Amino acid sequence: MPENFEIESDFIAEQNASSAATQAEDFDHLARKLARRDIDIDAIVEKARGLRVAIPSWGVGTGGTRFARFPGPGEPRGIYEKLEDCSTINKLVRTTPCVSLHIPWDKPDDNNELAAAAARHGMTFDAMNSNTFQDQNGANVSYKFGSLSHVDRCVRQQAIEHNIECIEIGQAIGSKALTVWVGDGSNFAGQANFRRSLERYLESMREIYSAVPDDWRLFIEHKMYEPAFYSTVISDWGVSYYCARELGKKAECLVDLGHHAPNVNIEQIVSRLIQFGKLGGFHFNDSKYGDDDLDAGSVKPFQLFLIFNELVDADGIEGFDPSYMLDQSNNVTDPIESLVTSAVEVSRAYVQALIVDRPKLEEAQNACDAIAALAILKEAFTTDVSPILAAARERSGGAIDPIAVYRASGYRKIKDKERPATKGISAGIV
Ligand SMILES: [Mn+2]
Repeated sequence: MPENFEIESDFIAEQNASSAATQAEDFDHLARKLARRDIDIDAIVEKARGLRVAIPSWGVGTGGTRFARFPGPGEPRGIYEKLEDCSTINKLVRTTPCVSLHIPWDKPDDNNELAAAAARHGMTFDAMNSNTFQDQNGANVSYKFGSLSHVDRCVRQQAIEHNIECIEIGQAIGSKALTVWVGDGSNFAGQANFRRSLERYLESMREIYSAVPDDWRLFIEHKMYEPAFYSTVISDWGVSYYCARELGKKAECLVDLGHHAPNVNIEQIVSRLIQFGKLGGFHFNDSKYGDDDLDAGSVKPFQLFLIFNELVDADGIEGFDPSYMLDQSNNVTDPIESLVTSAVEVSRAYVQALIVDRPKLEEAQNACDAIAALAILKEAFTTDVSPILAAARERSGGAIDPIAVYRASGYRKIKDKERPATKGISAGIV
């Protein structure tokens, strides 16, 4: 069997050569501009190179809605092909060397073989994601009315065991975290007892927590609605924080940007969780109306910047080490292009936050000068940091213009030939 196509480093370097001159010109201009603000551009580039954002395995397949899914050509048909696509994204942007798996969608036949395949691609495994929001083939009991908070102990037990299995697979392949999101909730007033549901959830989570290795983290992901439309058990950051605190040190809160009520001040939630020592990590995406799972920074780039403003501000706080992951559903785009774009936008928000003049901002805050404070943030946000992002990618062996290089490589067309469609693939939304 011929080796599968990959975008070679030489090809990237060759393509970079054609945009090197304009990149150098733009970079020098920005370097002079930032120098006027006493910012060393190379130090920022190095920080940008150090950012790490995990790719969700389910993101490389075309997503869908409850109405329809429109598959694209050359979709990955299993975890090994998903790894290929994740590796391709990383080759182009160089900030995404980790993959977050979803069990059972990605359950390997052989853990060691999967770990070896990832290593061949230079990839590692980020958080494991359990799935108790849909029934699996051969399941004894159904999650239709919940999982970890279900009224029936047998259903809760099945969900607990599944989460423990995720930990075991994760241990075998080098993961260090488990993310638990449950679809548990209710569709009708009176359907569920709010308090007892949460008590049962916590009781189940305590069993899972006791199986979490000491060097692991347990992320609790909240979500206000969907699939349950009236109430969810882990509805918001307050419940998430309460549960994380009840469970113990290894439990932390995970913030998915699409899982809040409309217009909620997410950056303030982020700040609060940092202050309380419980910010575990993020699922980056963007939304207009709900859990839209659109590309990060595509609708509200200022919000993404403000979140990173809090994160950069918290840099150096003891124990502060949030885990970053993309979580989006690419319904109308080539998933690789969307994930590349989102990875770049996350880097952009980070770099913009790095160039905020913090001493000046504090001065404005202490002087109760609202206009000056906003102007300081806007100065950073409106700076076009693209040349820094391109330099960070290039210095790490990635592409100056990742989308152009990806398109020029013909990757998708080649994969379409390499991967004749078999059955429906397991793309999903969490
Ligand atoms: Mn999520």
